[in-house]
Amino acid sequence: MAGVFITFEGPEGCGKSTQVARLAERLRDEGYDVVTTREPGGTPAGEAIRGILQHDTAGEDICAETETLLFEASRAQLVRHVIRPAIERGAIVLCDRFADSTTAYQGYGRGFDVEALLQLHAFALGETEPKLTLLLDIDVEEGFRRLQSRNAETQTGLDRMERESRAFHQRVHDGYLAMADRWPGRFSVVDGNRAPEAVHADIWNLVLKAIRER
Ligand code: T5A
Repeated sequence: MAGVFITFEGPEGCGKSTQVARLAERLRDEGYDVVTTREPGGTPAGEAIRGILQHDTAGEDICAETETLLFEASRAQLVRHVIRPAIERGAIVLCDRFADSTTAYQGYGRGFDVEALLQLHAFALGETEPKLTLLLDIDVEEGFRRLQSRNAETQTGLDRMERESRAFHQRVHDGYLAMADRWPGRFSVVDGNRAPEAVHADIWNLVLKAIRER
């Protein structure tokens, strides 16, 4: 049986990573073959790209065009080396961010033409599309409150994207909702403002439905 490809999306601090870990553990307990991965990253080349994108390692400003192409490059590698092989062997693939993040951040956030970005995605992805995209919707301010308390605990600062203005992050947020309206068959919007258990309960039901429909 073919696998199921599920992506997690949302604004900063929406709780994706927490939910991916929780869902993966529960699915594994139920006997499913589960692969978790993330963007940017998930392959050696992708993780190297992640370092450039998040921390300006060379101390050089990354221009928005380079940023966009680096996200797509990381994605092209991840699709061919991790996601497709896992789907072909029948695994449930959970990916923390995917192409919709580029549409949200570089399209709605930075202002690049969304239709042009969709063409870039087509080049990077080929036929590989998520069956289900879980959009964890959260108020921008609440997301940043969570990031600040996490960063205080781990003694880390905000990364390059997190330092963008609140107006930028509001555009990202609103862009995600516009995408959910545009592709209602693939997107499910989950209220991420609630406690982790309540968010997980909704995700669990949506994922089981997607698995049964494969
Ligand atoms: N990006 C990415 C682009 O611009 N274009 C692209 O194409 C792609 C792929 C990636 C950055 O790159 C951008 C988007 C991002 O800015 P990242 O470090 O991978 O950076 O960061 P994020 O994907 O944003 O993921 P994070 O791990 O930082 O945040 P999450 O996944 O939203 O949240 P999570 O689960 O780590 O939780 C954050 C904090 O909140 C708590 C957690 O314990 C944690 O402390 N929390 C909750 N608190 C209360 N209630 C809940 N329900 C909670 N859930 C989690």
